[in-house]
Amino acid sequence: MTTTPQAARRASPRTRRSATPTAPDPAAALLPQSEPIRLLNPDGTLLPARADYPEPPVEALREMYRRMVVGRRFDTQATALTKQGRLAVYPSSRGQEACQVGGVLALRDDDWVFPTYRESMALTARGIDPVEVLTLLRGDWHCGYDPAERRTAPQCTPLATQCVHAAGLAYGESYQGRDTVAMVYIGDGATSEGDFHEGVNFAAVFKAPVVYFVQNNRYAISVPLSRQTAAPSLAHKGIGYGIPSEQVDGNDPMAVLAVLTRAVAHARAGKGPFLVEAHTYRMEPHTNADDASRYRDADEVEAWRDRDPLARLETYLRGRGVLDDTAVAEIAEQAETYAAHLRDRMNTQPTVDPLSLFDHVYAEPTAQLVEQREQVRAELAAAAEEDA
Ligand SMILES: Cc1ncc(C[n+]2csc(CCOP(=O)(O)OP(=O)(O)O)c2C)c(N)n1
Ligand SMILES: [Mg+2]
Repeated sequence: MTTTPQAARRASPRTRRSATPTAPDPAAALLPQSEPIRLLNPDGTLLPARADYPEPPVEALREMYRRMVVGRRFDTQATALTKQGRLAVYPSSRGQEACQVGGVLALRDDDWVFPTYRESMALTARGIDPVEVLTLLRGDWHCGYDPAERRTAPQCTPLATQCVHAAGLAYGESYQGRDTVAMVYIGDGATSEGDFHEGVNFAAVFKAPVVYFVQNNRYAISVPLSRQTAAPSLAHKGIGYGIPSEQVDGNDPMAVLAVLTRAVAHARAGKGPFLVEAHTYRMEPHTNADDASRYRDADEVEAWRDRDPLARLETYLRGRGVLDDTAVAEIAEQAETYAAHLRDRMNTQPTVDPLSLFDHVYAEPTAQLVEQREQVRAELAAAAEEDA
């Protein structure tokens, strides 16, 4: 076999390195492991223990299961509410329960979450009132909960902008001597946005304690991952910013919790940001307004059904003897009650003053806003007169 000049150039540094032993390459420590971390097989059986990612406490896993069951029921209810005209739109996170709940469980209550529109389940798992979570998606108000009180930024629709917000907030917190961590939930598609680059780069340079948690659910609406990136994995983007990263099986609840717990500990210890890519799948269309059959096969969806995160954790917990039929039925009942309350409360339509749209945009409204507000007020008054 002949050696091309390119191959010779590629080979020579390796030859030099092996001739003179040097310190370990610091860049290698930033790379994710070649395979996503997995602790539980899809059938719920336990893989051999590993030193880098110890198994989380079983009580935490049981609580994770409970919140995942309630979360899935919430998700089904929210989808039903769109069909009843009670919600304008709902982006489901069915199939992504391990990520939704795992991210929240890896954090302390005083840490910050920076969610996207897809994270309704994560926010309810964080204990935020589901009606407040759905306020944005009902189209009533920009955000239904108090972000400062709940330590949770408004659900972000402009893709990746939350990456920058989180970097700034986390830097500010550490500047003031607090050990708060900010977790950014972001989708695979949004990693192609400039704000992802700017946020991660800023956080890396200023060692801001942020965990960038990419839920790679294989699609950005209809755009598959293969049209999104040429990188070996989205986690590989971390090394370009000088931050460590890891890939995890996003449908393995145990692994998601273990990997995110370690990433949060890294950030809290002042070592800067960490990037985690979870390989998962969006079982439902992008939102209720999307027809996913136009761009993906039913077989593909079926194959992911076999990797259901809920069934995987349930089988494991039953095997460990910490979950039985009675407990499963009790948790299912809690989920039903939760959904029933939500349904009842969403059945009343709140009266919202359209002019409140202009409140709180700026501390002092700009001249343009004052003008636009007056325009809307005049239009509403004219419409009311016509109706009378
Ligand atoms: C800056 C910007 N560009 C485009 C859109 C339209 N948009 C909404 S969701 C979406 C797909 C995002 O996909 P991904 O980041 O993978 O998240 P997922 O919806 O799969 O959770 C797009 C393109 C937007 N909201 N913001
Ligand atoms: Mg996606």
